[in-house]
Amino acid sequence: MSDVEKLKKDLISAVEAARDEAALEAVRIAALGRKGKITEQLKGLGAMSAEERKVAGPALNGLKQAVGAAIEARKAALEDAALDARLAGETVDVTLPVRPRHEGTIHPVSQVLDETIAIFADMGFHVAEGPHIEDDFHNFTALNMPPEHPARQEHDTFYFNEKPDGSRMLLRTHTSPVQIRTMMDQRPPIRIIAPGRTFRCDSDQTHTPMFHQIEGLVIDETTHLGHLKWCLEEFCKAFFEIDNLKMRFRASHFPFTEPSMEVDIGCSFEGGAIKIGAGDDWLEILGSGMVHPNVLAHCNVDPDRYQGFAFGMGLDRLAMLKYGIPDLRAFFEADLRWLRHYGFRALQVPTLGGGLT
Ligand code: 2U9
Repeated sequence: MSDVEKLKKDLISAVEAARDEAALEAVRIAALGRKGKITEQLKGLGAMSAEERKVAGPALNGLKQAVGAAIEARKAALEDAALDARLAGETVDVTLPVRPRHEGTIHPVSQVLDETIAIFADMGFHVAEGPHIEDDFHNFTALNMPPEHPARQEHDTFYFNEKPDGSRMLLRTHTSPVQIRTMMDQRPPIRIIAPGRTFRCDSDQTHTPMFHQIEGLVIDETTHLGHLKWCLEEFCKAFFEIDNLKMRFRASHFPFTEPSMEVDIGCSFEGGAIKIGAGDDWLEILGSGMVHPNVLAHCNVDPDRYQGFAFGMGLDRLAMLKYGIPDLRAFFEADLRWLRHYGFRALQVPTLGGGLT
């Protein structure tokens, strides 16, 4: 066997033995690189006589082509094998059963919101929404709280920087501006609930700077206190799933309603735990009243023709009471262990017919 044939045999064996693309590249450099064996031989052609070159030239070029072709073929084979291996690792067996462990859960506030909407929707209420960033008029003045009204101080408002005209935008302290906007945009009859985020500069075991409220508003020509009482009794019985729930309407005062009432439900506080619907104690659950004529007038609703009621309650507190969750702050810490414990299964949407929980 000539030297050229022996080199060809060795190099092609080395090409075939390369297990991956890096090993193949090493063989290519050793054969065809600047200092490779074939390159060195080709460089030697210059020193040969014309006769010798006539024989050695074609033989070396044939060697170069044969080894080059072997490297290309091996490269393609290795790439195909790598792709096959990757695809095999990515296959999904769609016939496998669904894993029973559920990763995501519905937050208790979302659950209670869905339950509350289901109850009020059944009574004919629509859901209304509005901006979190409000102006002074919609958050305070229209609600019968003019500048300097003492009730403004209780709201611990987050204000934005002053605008050139001296006014300041704010984070809404209640969802009431939604009802103001609805009354200014629509004509009665109005029957809405306004759920959403609200903000007050307050933080301790029972207060967070962001919390959730749901408020309701009914305006027409004949709605009276009796309707308010029936509506809130029906809501509490349905929400707590207790038909003979004891309730008490206690006189109170809010700037935006007259008369105003706070609503308590019967409960017991035994052994540090609250039990709703049993015992002789009372638990405050919401505030309500007949919409103040000044509020109607601010929204261009004629108070001599129209009247109605409004109510408000804290969704987070409702969730704590119904589902026995002790600490409000944990609601907004996004702790997955807490969410797995207190969260609800997705796709179990509460309805009055199908059950709330
Ligand atoms: C308009 C007119 C009247 C909404 C009302 C309450 C009473 C009330 C509190 C309950 C717990 C807020 O989250 S809480 O701290 N709310 O007591 N809210 S009446 O009255 C309105 C709202 C809008 C136009």
